[in-house]
Amino acid sequence: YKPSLFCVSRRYCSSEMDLITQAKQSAAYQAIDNHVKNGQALGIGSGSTIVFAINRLAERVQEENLNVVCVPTSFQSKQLLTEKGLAVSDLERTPSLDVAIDGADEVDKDLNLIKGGGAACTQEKIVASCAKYFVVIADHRKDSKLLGEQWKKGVPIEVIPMGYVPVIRAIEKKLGGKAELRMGANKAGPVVTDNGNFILDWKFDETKDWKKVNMEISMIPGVVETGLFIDMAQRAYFGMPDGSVTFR
Ligand code: ABF
Repeated sequence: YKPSLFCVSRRYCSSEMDLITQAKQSAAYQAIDNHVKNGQALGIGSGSTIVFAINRLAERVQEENLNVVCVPTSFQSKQLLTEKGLAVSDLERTPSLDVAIDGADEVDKDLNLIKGGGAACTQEKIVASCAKYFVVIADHRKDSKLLGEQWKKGVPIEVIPMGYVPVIRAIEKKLGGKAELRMGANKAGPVVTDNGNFILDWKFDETKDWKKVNMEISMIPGVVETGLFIDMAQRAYFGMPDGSVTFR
C-alpha cells in the first residue's frame, strides 16, 4: 500500500485517513483478543492506536465479565481507562504485569522500536519492562526493515530540563546527526513530559548498532530515557488498509 500521488482532494485524503484509522483499529482489536485473559494485570500504552485497544478491552470486560487491572503509561491513557470504567492501578501496587500493549512510531524486522512521538517514552519503557510479554500495535506505515526508514522525526530522548543543551552537544559529538529540543504548539515553549522533563528529537545520519547507541545515549548525564526499545517487544501486529492484520 502506498498513499496515492493523486491525493489532491480533501475527500480522497480523508478516505486514506479512514483506511489508516481502520488499520489501527484492526491491529488493536487483534492484540486485545489474542493476548488478554481473565485475571491479568495489563500495561496499557499511549497514542492514537491504543484508544482502539482500550475500547475493545472495555467491550470484552463488559461482555465476558473479565477481571483485569490496567497500569497506564501516561495521563492520556489513565484518563481513557477511567472514562471506560476499567480498573486502573500503578506500579507501586501492581509492579508485575502479564502483558503490556502499546503503539510505536517504527518497528524494525527484529522488533526493535522507536517510541516517544507522543513524549511518553519513559513511562512506556518502564511499564513494558514490567511485563512478561510486550505487544506492539501499529498501522502498516510503522513497519520497516531498518529503524529510520519510515520515521523521519528522529529518536525521542527525555532529558532533565536544565541539562538539555549539554545533552544535545554530547549526542552530536558522540553520534553525529542533529538533536533538537521539541517545541509545543506554535513554538510557544518546549513540550513538557508527564514527568516534568523536556524531549529532544535526534535525527541520525545512518543505520546504527541500536543497542550500542541506546547505551551510549543513556550514559549521558541529564538523559532520563531514550525512545529506543531494543529487545523488548515479543510481538507486533500491523493493521493493513484492507482491514487484515499481519504480525511478527
Ligand atoms: C505511543 O504513541 C508512542 O510511543 C508512540 O510515539 C505513539 C504511537 O502513536 P500512534 O498509535 O498514534 O501511532 O505509543
